[in-house]
Amino acid sequence: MKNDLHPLLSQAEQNGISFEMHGAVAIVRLSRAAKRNALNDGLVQALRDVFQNLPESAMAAVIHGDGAHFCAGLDLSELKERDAGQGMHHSRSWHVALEAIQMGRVPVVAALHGAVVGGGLELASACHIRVADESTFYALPEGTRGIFVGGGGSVRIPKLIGVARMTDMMMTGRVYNAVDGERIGLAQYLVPTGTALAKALELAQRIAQNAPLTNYALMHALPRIAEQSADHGLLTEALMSSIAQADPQAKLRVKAFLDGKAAKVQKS
Ligand code: 1HE
Repeated sequence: MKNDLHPLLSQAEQNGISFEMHGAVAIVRLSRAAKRNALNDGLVQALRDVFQNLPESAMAAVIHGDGAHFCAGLDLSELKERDAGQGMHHSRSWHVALEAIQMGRVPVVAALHGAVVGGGLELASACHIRVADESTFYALPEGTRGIFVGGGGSVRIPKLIGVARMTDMMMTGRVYNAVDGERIGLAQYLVPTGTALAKALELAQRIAQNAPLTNYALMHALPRIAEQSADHGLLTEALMSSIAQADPQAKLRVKAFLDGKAAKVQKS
């Protein structure tokens, strides 16, 4: 598979990202464990390049971190070098990279463990599904470091947990453990320590089997509909659902159910 990779994907490997295909799932690993996967400029660009150039065969992706932590956020050693203008462009570079994840071609499942802090939580919140193991903890230490989120956190994190909880995390330095993180909506799945990647892969494999247009609607239409007025949202929904249902994939899948050849919904 490696030979078919876009040159930017191979280059990303030199900047602290490991990449491999597992069937139809792209597995992206932050590989800077010595620095707790802190995101320096090279790593942020590598994330952008990877998600903008996924192989055609990728239908879903998983992102996870090497070592004992998912991600320690912004590489603070680079922060001291920037003036205000450079700071703004730096923040915008994160926006581009995380937008490539959230509004890219395939759904992305984050497998979380250990520290998911600062920019690490911003990265996780750009993914579509978060699976956390019991070692996970979440924080936004920006507040105590005298800075503010800059990787899209102020847009995405309140959508998961609300403005009040994010304000508390930043103002007081509150750290949420894995159980409370799942309870408030930072993760949709909580699994035993050491099993987040396996669970994320299982979910991604299932997602990869969805009709591509359904995944597209969930990634690109749903979040926008949720921001529209009810009136506009209902029209967008009608347009999206008519496009999805007209797709041959939808017709095949509905027919399979009616012919008794597709799985029923089972009680969990
Ligand atoms: C780092 C970073 C980093 C570790 N930038 N180098 N994020 C933070 O404020 C979190 C800062 N990090 C920590 O609180 C801890 O490192 C952890 C809880 C994540 C992990 O603790 P631990 O005991 O496993 O590791 P460590 O001994 O603290 O760190 C190991 C090495 O990684 C050490 O370097 P070394 O050369 O002395 O071995 C650390 O300096 C280095 N390291 N985290 C740089 N973040 C788009 S705006 C986003 C804004 C933010 O993300 S602000 C929040 C930044």
